[in-house]
Amino acid sequence: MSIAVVVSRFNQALTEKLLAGAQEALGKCGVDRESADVVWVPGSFELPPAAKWLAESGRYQAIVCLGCVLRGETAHFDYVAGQAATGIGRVALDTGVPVAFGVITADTLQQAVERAGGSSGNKGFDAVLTAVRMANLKAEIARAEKE
Ligand code: INI
Repeated sequence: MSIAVVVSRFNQALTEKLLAGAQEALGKCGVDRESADVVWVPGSFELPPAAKWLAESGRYQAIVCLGCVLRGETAHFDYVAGQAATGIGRVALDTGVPVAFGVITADTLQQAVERAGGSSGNKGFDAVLTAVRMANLKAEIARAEKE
């Protein structure tokens, strides 16, 4: 299975941990490093277009998007987190390629740390499992249609 992982540079100290979790999960799912391409984007707002280009390339069975959006003093959080979630969902529906939402949206840095390999698990790891399960489901449905 060929998978692309799109990672946001914003809050990189945390998104690197999400990427490490994603790579661990890829190994557990039997996807070797050569079959998993990693691309970086400036922020979570840029995850959907990059995911769309990768999905449209036809080279990947699934895309995993990783990012971390922290609530600040302004409404910026809502715009960035909202656009990332809506855009990623749209790419999956428009292209038919499974796209997993491995984006932490948290009120505090502490909460984000917990979700990036801390006490609440690793959202990057979880996102890979979701992407692989959805890709397998898609293949299963396509096979059943042929029978
Ligand atoms: N991008 C994030 O990934 N996380 C954030 O917390 C964040 N905040 O808080 O601003 C953020 N902003 C940058 C945004 O994703 C875009 O890169 C930028 O607006 C340029 O389009």
